[in-house]
Amino acid sequence: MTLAEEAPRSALLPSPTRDLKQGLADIRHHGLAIVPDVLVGDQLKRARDALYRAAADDRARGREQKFGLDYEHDDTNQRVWNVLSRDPVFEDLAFHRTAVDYVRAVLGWPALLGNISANITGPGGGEMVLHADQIFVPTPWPDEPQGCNVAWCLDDFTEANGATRIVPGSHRLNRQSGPEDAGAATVPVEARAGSIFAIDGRVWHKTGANITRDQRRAGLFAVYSLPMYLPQENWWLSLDPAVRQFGSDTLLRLLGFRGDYFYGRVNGRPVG
Ligand SMILES: O=C(O)CCC(=O)C(=O)O
Repeated sequence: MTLAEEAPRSALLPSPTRDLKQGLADIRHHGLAIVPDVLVGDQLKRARDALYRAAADDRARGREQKFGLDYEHDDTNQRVWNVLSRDPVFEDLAFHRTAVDYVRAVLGWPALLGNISANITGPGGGEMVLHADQIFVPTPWPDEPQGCNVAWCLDDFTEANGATRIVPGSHRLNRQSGPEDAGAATVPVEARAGSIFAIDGRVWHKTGANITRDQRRAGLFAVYSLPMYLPQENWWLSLDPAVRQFGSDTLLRLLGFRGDYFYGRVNGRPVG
């Protein structure tokens, strides 16, 4: 890997910018752009409160979920799936003008929203495995990104509270990270609450470790992709419910209603 791993952080991460043109240049160069103050005041409070309410509700009902495959050991960090169904405020974020401007520019239009879920780190919470999110893309990857993520910082993101860590420039490697890359130098994306950061779907990143005694870090992650594999028929809307009710296992898998793999999940859980 020929990334400038030893360079100072300021050279590795772009400064926050409200200028879309500059932000797109930052994504091309660093793999990410940071936009400050997209949510402020009451808007930020509403989104943050709604997320912590949903997380508390999941805990109270024994439905709390961990970050995923690599977090079984971790009792602190919490993932909140399917936030669009938890509070209308999240709809506003999924198609927020600033977020969609980045998605349109990075991927083109139309694009799909593959997931919007939250990760809340807590004191003592561990790191996530290093990965790029466009794992759905067959290799070798095309030269252009097939995915774009928009992360919403609902708390201040600091190195200590588990800010997302990225390998700046890793989109230029144009491949998924593997176990041999686990030691790659990462930089925390520190940003104040209300900021968003948009990343090229090929950028290697992970949740940082939360080494604070008493801080949680709520981040909302919207994952967009090119629409190339969307079924031509919109089965979710058009299918007669009887077909779904009585369909064979094979048919339900073909239609995308059942799957025990990474995609087609319900509230983060595979539907087998
Ligand atoms: O929690 C974070 O900071 C990153 C989350 C992430 O990488 C993911 O959910 O795929």
